[in-house]
Amino acid sequence: MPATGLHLARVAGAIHLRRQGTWSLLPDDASFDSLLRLSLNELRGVLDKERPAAFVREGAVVGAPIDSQEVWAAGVTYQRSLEARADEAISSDPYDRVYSAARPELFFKATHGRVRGPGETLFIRSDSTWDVPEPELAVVCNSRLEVVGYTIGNDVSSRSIEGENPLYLPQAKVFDGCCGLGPAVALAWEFSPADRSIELEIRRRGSVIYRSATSTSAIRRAIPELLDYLGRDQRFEAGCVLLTGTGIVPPSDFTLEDGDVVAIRIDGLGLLENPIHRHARTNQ
Ligand code: DO4
Ligand code: MG
Repeated sequence: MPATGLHLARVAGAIHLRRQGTWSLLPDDASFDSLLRLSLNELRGVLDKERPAAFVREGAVVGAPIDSQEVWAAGVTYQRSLEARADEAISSDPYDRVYSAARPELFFKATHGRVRGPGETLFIRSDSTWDVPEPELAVVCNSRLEVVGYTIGNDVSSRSIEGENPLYLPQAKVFDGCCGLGPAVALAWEFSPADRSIELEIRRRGSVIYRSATSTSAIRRAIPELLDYLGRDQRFEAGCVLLTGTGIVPPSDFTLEDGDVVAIRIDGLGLLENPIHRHARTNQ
């Protein structure tokens, strides 16, 4: 959890606010659903109220900052993502086109039941041979698609399935435990997403086997532009979460394995760390 700033988090099952290191507890009926149904101004009004400090014990469980929100994702928003798709795909043409087109690539990523919080197990598919984490800045929006805040997202993906045919994208992207989110939402009026470092570290049997970093300054799309397309002809009654694309893709000879640990840090948003487990076939 970041030491400074203004963050909303689910701690020990209840929604807490952390202001410059001091925790307070929101009323019992507060949820991400109820808070994201408010306008940005209404939310600020609620969160600005004076509250007594709350004790949060060391090691308290921090859950994913999400209730009923859908998670959507943008793709090919960084040059590195474009290069990686060109490497894996049967044709790089759709990726080249979408990188420079006016309309961004946006896809449905997860229902809240497919999302995992800090420390929870994320999954790779049983029918995939080439899997990667995708460390991404996640934008949390309210029902009016106003940006309420930012958190860390992990768009776990199958490169073998997407690489075989881009029409398989939903299968490469959506499955149980396909998306990590958390630890906390940095509130938009106190946090700027510009020029934030994004760091990825992957550990296997206790050793670091891959480490890389990028910056949000390398993104090719503006967040309002992505939200403009996301909000066309659809409503999000309790808001939504949008992952903004990856700027880090490990080299082509790398694949995640069962037992790996993926750690993502974004400057000002903290650390999202999850163990990885390979699914056993569940439909047989
Ligand atoms: O086009 C496929 C997915 C791209 C993606 O998830 C990303 O760039 O982060
Ligand atoms: Mg992605």
